[in-house]
Amino acid sequence: MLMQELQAGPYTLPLARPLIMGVVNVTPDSFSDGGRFLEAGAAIEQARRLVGEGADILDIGGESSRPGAAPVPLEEELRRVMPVLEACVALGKPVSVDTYKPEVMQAAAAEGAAMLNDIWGFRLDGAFAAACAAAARGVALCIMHMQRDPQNMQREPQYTDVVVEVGEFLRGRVAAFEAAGVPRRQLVIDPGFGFGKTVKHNLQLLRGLPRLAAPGLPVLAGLSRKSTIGALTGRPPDERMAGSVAAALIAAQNGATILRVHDVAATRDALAVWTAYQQTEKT
Ligand code: HH2
Repeated sequence: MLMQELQAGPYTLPLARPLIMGVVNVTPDSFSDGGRFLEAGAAIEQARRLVGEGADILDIGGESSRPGAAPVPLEEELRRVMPVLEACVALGKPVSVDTYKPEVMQAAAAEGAAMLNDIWGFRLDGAFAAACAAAARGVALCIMHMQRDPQNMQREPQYTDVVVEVGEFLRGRVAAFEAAGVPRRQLVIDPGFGFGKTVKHNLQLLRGLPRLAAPGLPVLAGLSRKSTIGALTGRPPDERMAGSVAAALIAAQNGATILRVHDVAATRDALAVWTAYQQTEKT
């Protein structure tokens, strides 16, 4: 049975139609104070724009998870994320924080984050306990699958059956959180497109989404601008909008209930057409 609602902090989010999660990156190239200030300002501006375009959730990240990206020290991640989080919470939309560090999870939950999103699936030291503590305050948890780590994940990823293996991992993590007392209505699962997966694995996962969705939990799908879209279209990241929207629609068709995207307005328009079609089919 599909859960009809997701509890995320003070928000009860209906899942009757797919929700759009807009990506807000705070990953400055400059480490000067001026650069940092400008970067936070730009991220807040971006968040406002995404809400205006119809984002249902914002996802703030202070460390790039692109293959081979360098890890960001704790203090630097807090300096990047916290001012942006504070401003985003004030926009009146649920805000997710994309982090694997327990200290950032704790600070984000205290600052009003409605969701914690961990590409490691809360597996690193202290993350599980920090996530459980946040969940006790009502914060939702997005559990993502990744094979290996961001430095090495794209070096010949291998699976016997990617849908079965990713599904087993996600069900195991869900069971661990439920055993620790976290209600199902606060959990989201995510196959982690591009995280230790080839183009073929990503396509198999996209096709296999209904099987991942089977345990009745909301599924988040993040394909926006990823290298698989680049491989299929021959386009650089800033020209992947059409391919990304197509992928988001396929994910929606296959049961994804949260779509993590950079291009909110375009995704929203595509979903409006898809939703109208869906409703017509039913009448
Ligand atoms: N993908 C990225 C980062 N965080 N979180 C979840 N739950 N699912 C994802 O698929 C996911 C994620 C990577 O996105 P990327 O293409 O590197 O873009 P950005 O750096 O804008 O986050």
